[in-house]
Amino acid sequence: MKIALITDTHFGARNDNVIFSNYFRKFYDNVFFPRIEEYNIKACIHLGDVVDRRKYINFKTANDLRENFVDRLWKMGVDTHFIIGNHDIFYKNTNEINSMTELFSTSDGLYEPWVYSSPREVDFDGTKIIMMPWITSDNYTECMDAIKKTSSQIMMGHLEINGFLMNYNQVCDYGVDMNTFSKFDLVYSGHFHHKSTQGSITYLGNPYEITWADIMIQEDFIFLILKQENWNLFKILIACFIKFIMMTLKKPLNQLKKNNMKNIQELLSKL
Ligand SMILES: [Mn+2]
Repeated sequence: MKIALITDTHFGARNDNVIFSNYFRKFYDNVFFPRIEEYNIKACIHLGDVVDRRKYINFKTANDLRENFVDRLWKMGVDTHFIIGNHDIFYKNTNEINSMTELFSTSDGLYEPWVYSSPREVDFDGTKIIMMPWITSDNYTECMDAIKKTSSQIMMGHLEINGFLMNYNQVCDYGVDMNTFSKFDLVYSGHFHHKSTQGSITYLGNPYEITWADIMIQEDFIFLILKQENWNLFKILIACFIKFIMMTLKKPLNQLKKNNMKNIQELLSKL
């Protein structure tokens, strides 16, 4: 079984800016969905921060999220799982009120995509994965108990782990001790947008640059797990589709060639 992993999509980022939304869309149209089709992927785990705003949603963003992500996965028969991240929750100390449940649950309490606001073990074709949402003061004990009790080798979560890179030059000096997760063979996490690995823990990183703190992302990946006799990992290198570009102008703007100007206009540039 192959599972597409994606995290920190932050729909509605930068004040629901349409330019950013169109720029994110290129990733889904040109990279994400073509790969889902090409590799015949039938499951997707989102590791949190589906949306950007914690308190409310802009309906254009809600429409974008449904039409360009959730419904497309549904139509392609992809079983989709959302792990709640810190941007998906209303209060800071509890996951109880979260945007994904509010947006996607039906009156009978059922929803699709599956939403994990509490830790839960999920069976993927015989391979157990423990889903670990954002850990708050409210669910801390429940999360630690779940880690102790689980027999899963794999954890997917939205974790704030001490000692990991938050961006290309800043290390997190607070959060959960990384030894908390030492029993797992593999931990994948959202939250920090910078891709990094220490031991068995990997931060997947966001699929596209959202703020200037994300600059210097060299490559983007979709990670897959393919269950054969055991699980294996596949990384798929995807071409950089649009990048933030930092440049220093040697000439005044009006002396740049027309071609250069066109490139600059199409990109999100800092001059
Ligand atoms: Mn995030």
